[in-house]
Amino acid sequence: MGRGSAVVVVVLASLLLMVVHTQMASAATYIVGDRSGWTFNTVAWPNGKRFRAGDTLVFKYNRVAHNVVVVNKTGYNSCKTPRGSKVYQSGNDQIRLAKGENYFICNYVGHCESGMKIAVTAV
Ligand SMILES: *[C@@H]1O[C@H](CO)[C@@H](O)[C@H](O)[C@H]1NC(C)=O
Ligand SMILES: [Cu+2]
Repeated sequence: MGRGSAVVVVVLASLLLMVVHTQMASAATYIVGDRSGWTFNTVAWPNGKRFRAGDTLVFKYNRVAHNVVVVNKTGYNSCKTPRGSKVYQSGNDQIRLAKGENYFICNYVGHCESGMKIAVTAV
């Protein structure tokens, strides 16, 4: 292999590393509700943000007072929890976004109705 080919190989390998690195950097972590955390009136928090599949949402809350339930669109709109829904209740839950719509509510009585719900679209 001549010196020219070796240079080409090194350049290609570097480009590949850059691409891999850029894709890794695109997986972001978000604290839901920012400084307020996961609480009432969080419903508008996703507005204007651009989420990607594989990004992580961190729900921080008092686990005595709230929880996080993964629901579908019907559950989100009606504030009802479909049977068998996944419930998180650690107070510091990390949930990776799936591609498409992701819906989360708190199912303590009245909380979802008070805006403790988010709909997040991941591309
Ligand atoms: C949501 O889940 C419930 C319970 O599993 C189901 O009956 C309903 O059809 C689902 N709705 C949607 C829009 O997927
Ligand atoms: Cu709650």
